[in-house]
Amino acid sequence: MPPLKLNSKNLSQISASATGATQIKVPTYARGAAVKEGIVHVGVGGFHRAHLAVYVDQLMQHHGVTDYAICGVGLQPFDVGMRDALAGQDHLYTVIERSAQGSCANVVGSINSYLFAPDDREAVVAKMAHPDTHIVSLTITESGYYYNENTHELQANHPDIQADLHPDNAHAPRTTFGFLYAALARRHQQGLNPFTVMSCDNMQKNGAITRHMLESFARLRDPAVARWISERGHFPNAMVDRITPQTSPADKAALADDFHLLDAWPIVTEPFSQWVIEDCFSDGRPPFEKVGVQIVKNVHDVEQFEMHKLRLLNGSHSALGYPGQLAGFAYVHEVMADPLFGKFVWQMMQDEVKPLLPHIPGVDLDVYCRTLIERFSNPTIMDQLPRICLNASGKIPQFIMPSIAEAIATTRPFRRLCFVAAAWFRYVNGVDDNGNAFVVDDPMRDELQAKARAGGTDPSSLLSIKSLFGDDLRGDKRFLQEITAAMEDIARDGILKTLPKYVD
Ligand code: CS2
Repeated sequence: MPPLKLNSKNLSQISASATGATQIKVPTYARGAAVKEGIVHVGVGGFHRAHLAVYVDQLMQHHGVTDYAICGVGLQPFDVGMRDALAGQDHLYTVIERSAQGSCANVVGSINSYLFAPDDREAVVAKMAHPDTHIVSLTITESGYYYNENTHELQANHPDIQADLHPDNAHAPRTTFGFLYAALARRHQQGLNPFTVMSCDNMQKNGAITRHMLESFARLRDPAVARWISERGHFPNAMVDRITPQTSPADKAALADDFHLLDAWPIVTEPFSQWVIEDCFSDGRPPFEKVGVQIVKNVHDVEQFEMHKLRLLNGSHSALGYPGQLAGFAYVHEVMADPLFGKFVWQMMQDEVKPLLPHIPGVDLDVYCRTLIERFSNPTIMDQLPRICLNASGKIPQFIMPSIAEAIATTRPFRRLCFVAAAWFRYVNGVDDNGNAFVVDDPMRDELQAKARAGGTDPSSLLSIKSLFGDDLRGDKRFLQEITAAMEDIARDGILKTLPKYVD
């Protein structure tokens, strides 16, 4: 049977033609003009389509929710690919869940429309300002927040922010904050509630940072609007989790072969999904708790979940990513299959990261760590190391350095964490242990590479980047000794010969 093209017209045929193991669930709820778009989402990438959009899909499919469909927004020129892929299939797409137990495919219909900002910036402002919009959600990556890790302030002098602060550009913003401000200023003028700004990015205190950055931006535009946002706006903190690799051509081909479905941009992900969010919304919210979202009253509780996840899951990903790529591996599960690496990650979690984490009632950290090992070992999702290594300057300072700083302060071990930081410092040179060059994809790449070259195996040059490392660690003798030793060993012997020194 030839594969069917994914679109609204073919939905019933798609579900009817699937059989047995190749069953496909499709949305049977109303879409298009029959629903209201209560959520505007900026940054429709793989993660959004495997996470928030799936929770909303479940709400629409099983709980009759009709006023929180999603309008996707792309701000970047590269988002044109998503615009076209979705437009060609009525904004439907397939989520393929894969594990050792098999795979299943679900068509998701919660993204109801899509606006590509470079086509029409005013249309995006108008959409966010529309009374039907209750939530503007974000997956814009760490760099989209213009947040200085060292001062904890907005990078107000960044050329993008400066451009959006210029009065001539008031109606044609470029950054997320430019759009949020323009839309909120309009809602303020029209006497509407501010929408909730819901960050779904993988950052500690993502809601608080979003609030602080937006208020700082707004103060530079109009103090009255800034005050209104500060008094009336809500920015829930959240922990988000679902491992979502980049879609490969092989994934599309497998969908066509196994499920007889042609989708321009399906998503492959794992069965696991988690979302813990603080219950603070300024203009209403859908009943997320009905589809398994953990709604938490106390911001402190969310912060603890965030800390567990960022330091155990993402920290371990970094521990597999930078050393793994230097050693010549391509995928996370391949690194995990190396017995030494598997042990290294487990011991880093157990001995160096876990003891620093707060206890959350009902959460067994050993079970959490074992589940992580299983998730990282999933051979079917083909999670790419370059994805893990992407934008390290926004990740290592959150995933690894805080554990090192706390271990030092409490005189606990931190050698393995130092090995990971040292591997990153080596990684920024862009050449692996076999002499093969790879692309270092990081907004700070040029600065990092210049410092790495100037420093050689001396970490001080890289550690002098205050926006990433601050002052505390740079002056700590034990830290400097550990990281220098790891850098020297890696430079001389390579990762695979150095690693045994870090495994008991
Ligand atoms: C990864 C994350 O990019 C990374 O560093 O660790 O994308 C990870 O897959 C997600 O946070 C899982 O929720």
